[in-house]
Amino acid sequence: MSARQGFWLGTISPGGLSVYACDMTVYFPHPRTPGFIQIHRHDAAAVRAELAAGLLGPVACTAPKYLYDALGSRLFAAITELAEYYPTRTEAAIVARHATEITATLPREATLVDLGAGNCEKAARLFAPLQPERYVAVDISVDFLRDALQRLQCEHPQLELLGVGLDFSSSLTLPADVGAGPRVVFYPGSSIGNFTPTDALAFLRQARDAAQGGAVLIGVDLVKPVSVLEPAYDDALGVTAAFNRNMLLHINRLLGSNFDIAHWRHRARFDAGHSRIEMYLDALQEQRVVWPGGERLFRRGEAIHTENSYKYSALAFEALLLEAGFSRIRCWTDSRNWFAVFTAQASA
Ligand code: AVJ
Repeated sequence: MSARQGFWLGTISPGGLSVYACDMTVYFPHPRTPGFIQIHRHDAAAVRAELAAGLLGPVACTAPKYLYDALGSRLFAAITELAEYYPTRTEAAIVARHATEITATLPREATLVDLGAGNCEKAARLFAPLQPERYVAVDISVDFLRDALQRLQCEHPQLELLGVGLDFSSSLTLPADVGAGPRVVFYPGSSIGNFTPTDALAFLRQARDAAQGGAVLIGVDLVKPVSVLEPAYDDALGVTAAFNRNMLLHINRLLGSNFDIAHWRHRARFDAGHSRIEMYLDALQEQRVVWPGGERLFRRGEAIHTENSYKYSALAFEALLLEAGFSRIRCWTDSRNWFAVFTAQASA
């Protein structure tokens, strides 16, 4: 039945939500609404200093977080739909297939902390099997979380929802608002692949502390033939190329630089020595890029290193979890062994 048919009418007022069914009024006095907090947004000057330092290095480089402005986030969502980009759907299939077993290793009625939540789609699929008491979505900007959490609250009126704007790429310290009790720290999508193994270890140690005696649920992309890896990062439609090149438009806005995207080409290669996909932007011609307080001459063919995406063996990642102090480590993979989903306990 819908309001159009005249059977149900609803009003939302500051006092609460009223639903009128026929001539009967049902009143919910305390509807839950998501909470939102933004932690120490880096000031613009610090962002400019970091960008300039990277661009002036012997090999110019930029942190992969700058791939995600509003358009970049949408382009990444498009990447996950590409035939070549297997990680997202492979991970989802593993979680769907083993949901009962996976969630059985995780604490009940815990706080589900979603690192890099974005549209919150992956975590929402865990609500039914995991039954969390509270869901905390963390992303670099709280503004990315508002729509998704508002929508989730309608579908899950009893669940406590909190959006936290936090750049956890250099340090994972969650605000006290996240609350007491064991947590399930959810870090899907092989986002951990953006860290070097050394930084990944440091991050996992912080994730173990953040779990407050609970557990982690982490998705990790595995080593596989280059013939599969490279197309995943250089697709035929050019969506990944657009995602990578769009970073220059984002940087132009942040830094006030004058990158001309027509002069830059996307490149992705697997470096077997480092076991990582490397993404670059190659200068198609010599050019001078200027910004307030700095400049760099790029020669033709000179590159900007924009992202690393490390690929692990299941054994190597298990060793990393052990070294970070986790116990009772479990791993699930797909039939091709392309992706792994790990759970591990923060307590002994
Ligand atoms: C979001 C970091 C997991 O490394 O596969 C996708 C980002 N870059 N295509 C990845 C990405 C190019 C992605 N992560």
